Amino acid sequence: MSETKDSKAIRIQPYAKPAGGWDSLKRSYQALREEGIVGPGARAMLRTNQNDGFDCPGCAWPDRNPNSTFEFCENGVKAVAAEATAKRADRAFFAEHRVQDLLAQTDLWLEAQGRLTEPMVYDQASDHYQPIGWDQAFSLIGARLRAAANPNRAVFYTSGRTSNEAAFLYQLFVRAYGTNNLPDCSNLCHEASGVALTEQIGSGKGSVTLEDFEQTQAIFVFGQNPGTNHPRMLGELRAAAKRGCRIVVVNPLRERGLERFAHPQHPADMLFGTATEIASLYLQPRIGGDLAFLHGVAKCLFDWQAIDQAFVDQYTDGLAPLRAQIDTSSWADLEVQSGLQRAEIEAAARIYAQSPASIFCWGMGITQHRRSVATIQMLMNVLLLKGNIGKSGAGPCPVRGHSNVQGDRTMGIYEKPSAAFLDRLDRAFGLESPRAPGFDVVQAIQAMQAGAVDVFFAMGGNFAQATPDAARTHAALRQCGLTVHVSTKLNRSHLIHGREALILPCLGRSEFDPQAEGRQAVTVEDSMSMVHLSAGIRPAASEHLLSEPAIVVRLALAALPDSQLPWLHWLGHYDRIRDAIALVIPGFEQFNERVRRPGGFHLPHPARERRFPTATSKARLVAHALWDEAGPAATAANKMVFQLMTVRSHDQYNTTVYGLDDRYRGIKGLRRVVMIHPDDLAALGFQAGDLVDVHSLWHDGERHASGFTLVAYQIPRGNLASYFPETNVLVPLDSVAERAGTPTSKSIPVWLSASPVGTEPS
Ligand SMILES: Nc1nc2c(c(=O)[nH]1)N[C@H]1C(S)=C(S)[C@@H](COP(=O)(O)OP(=O)(O)OC[C@H]3O[C@@H](n4cnc5c(=O)[nH]c(N)nc54)[C@H](O)[C@@H]3O)O[C@H]1N2
Ligand SMILES: Nc1nc2c(c(=O)[nH]1)N[C@H]1C(S)=C(S)[C@@H](COP(=O)(O)OP(=O)(O)OC[C@H]3O[C@@H](n4cnc5c(=O)[nH]c(N)nc54)[C@H](O)[C@@H]3O)O[C@H]1N2
Ligand SMILES: [Mo]
Repeated sequence: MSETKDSKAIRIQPYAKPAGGWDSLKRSYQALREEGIVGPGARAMLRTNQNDGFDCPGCAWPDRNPNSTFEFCENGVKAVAAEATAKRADRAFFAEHRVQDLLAQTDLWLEAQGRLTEPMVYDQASDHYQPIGWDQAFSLIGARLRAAANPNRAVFYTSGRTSNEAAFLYQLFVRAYGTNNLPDCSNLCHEASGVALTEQIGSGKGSVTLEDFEQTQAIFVFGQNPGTNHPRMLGELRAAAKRGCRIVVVNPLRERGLERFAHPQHPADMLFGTATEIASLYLQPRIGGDLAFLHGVAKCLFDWQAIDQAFVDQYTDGLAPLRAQIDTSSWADLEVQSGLQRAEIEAAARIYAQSPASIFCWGMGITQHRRSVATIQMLMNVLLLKGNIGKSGAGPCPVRGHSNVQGDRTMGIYEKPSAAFLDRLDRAFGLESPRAPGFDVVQAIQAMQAGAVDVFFAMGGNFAQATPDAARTHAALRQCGLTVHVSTKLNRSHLIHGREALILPCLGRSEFDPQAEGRQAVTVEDSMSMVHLSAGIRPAASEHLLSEPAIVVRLALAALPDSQLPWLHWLGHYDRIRDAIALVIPGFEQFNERVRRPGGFHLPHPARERRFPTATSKARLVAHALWDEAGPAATAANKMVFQLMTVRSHDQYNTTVYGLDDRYRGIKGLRRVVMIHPDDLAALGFQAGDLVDVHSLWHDGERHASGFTLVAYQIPRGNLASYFPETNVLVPLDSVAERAGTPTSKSIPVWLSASPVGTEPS
């Protein structure tokens, strides 16, 4: 597919202004206009993240003040506008376009066709999707699920927007059906955080709350771009910086939102053009250099005798091996492997050593590497060495992506559930849950490749575009018997389908959800473990849409006609689903009552009381060797090999592309770009603006993506940045984080060649 390119619209020019400000407001209104939203849509914005409104589908950053004024941000507006759009991809649309023709369109174009309006089934003879009734759709799925030779031949994916209620029923159905094949977007996202933290502190979640942001004296932001992906977090960083809290940024790229910010909701910032400097120290390690950087910080703490010995003695184990490991690393190695000078690491360590309470935040720049688990454990080691957990203003803060991705895991969307969880489920519902682990995302693709998947069912998301190794993954999806997508908008996953295929359109979070006993609300859990209600406030995009819980219930009735579970009773009023959740999941006692209190309730986190339910009942310091350069990736003779990171632009929500601009990075009008250091440009004999092909290196051969424009950028030498999903074709399927299985989307070894003149981007 080629990107519509209007050369006049393309402009590469550094962005001189702070993040936020008037440009942010302008872009918000533009997004509304583009989606044909005027009065009611604009009012919908005012109700997001409020007590009686719906939870913003944008990101998982918590709400500051659920009772007061609206909390909106530019990218939240884009996410809501995308859902509230006046456009429709209805039966006339599908009658007009063959699937083959839709495949030639860009992701931006596909999503821009608007909301799906009724269930559709693929017709091979005409290569069109055609309308199908809900009853027929569910009987088809039920028949195929019942016909599968073994329940493990079905795979049930979840994206992180699914509510707690839908997620709970969904995993219950999947286990009653007989499999743990519940891959989810966490497998592509924060999986490494869960693996690392569970082993170390006995919970895979972050321990801090927004109140801790008010108390902390130092915030470290690793591998995260909140100006684009969690804009409301900039409000916290701004307030912290204003009261003198030190903010240290560790990121190979200079991200504008972490440098300077003008708050679109603060009159002074808007009227007088004032902006707040966010970072007190901005370090640019090389990609994957964080592990060595953290080693360096730990080394300083030991050398300066700056550890909290009392805390370490009382609450942790593993100090001696950690210390031994740190002692073996030389500053020369640390400098090479981090890409930072010793003085830079020491400057960061000094801020950390002097701060009485510190928070470490991190995002995809940390989790999507081969050594992600080791890096996060080093990060946690550094926090533990100074007792930065279980006290005010301190702790780990993995910043989650999708607005309910954390809640979905809490509800049991997990391919490796604990025995304790399954025991509770079995006791409550008289099941015999399968005990063998299921497939994560990468394993599910491998099973598809092997022809071992009869039914692939996706609760939201865009599996074909979010996953690595696009060419192989697309071929694998075509090996499935039946593919089913529960979706709000058209996306490429609908077009890269199994032998049979269904699209099931569902209600969005902003819409009314009427059931037998009245209008229903759902609940979500944010990145800081606050659980709260979310109720739609707008009429449905089409009268034919079903809610996600309704789809799960119909699925269960179709696939398990003999099930004794009260599916329809649950569906009649979601309070009953919440009562069922309260039976099984610790922390949800009196769920219905507590979630109706203003702001909801906070799930207990044992580490907040300095309890660590680990194998040894202590917080665990874990030693990790430094980065081992000789990974399985090949080197290419006579070629400069770069590490490529694949990131989000300012105008996208994961695979949903809203536009071709990345405002803060100064890139306008195109997405097929590669950001590169000017000296590397010169070393390769290229100039900014040249068109290149990108080739990734892996043991099983090279992968190629063509037609990328080079952009000179402040990025370390040897490193490149580009956008996903265009570059997913370069991420090898079996290049994953150790022990977490997350694709290494932020460290792909690649080389560049001149793009043959005249070649259209593919
Ligand atoms: N508007 C908007 N909001 C979103 C999303 C969206 O697409 N659009 N996506 C949502 C989701 S699902 C998620 S998970 C989050 C993602 O939010 P982020 O974690 O901010 O995701 P990325 O855009 O992938 O940015 C990763 C950052 O890591 C840096 N980085 C890359 N490699 C390294 C490294 O080796 N070390 C360090 N220290 N830094 C590195 C990059 O320069 C970049 O700044 O946002 C959520 N919110
Ligand atoms: N190369 C590379 N790949 C990546 C990443 C990266 O940084 N680099 N990041 C990874 C990360 S962090 C994540 S989380 C994944 C995201 O992977 P996914 O969660 O699978 O993808 P999304 O793009 O968020 O899904 C978008 C689709 O969700 C549907 N949708 C929207 N709202 C709803 C709803 O309310 N209900 C339902 N049922 N459907 C809805 C729409 O049809 C839309 O097309 O991508 C991963 N892939
Ligand atoms: Mo994510």
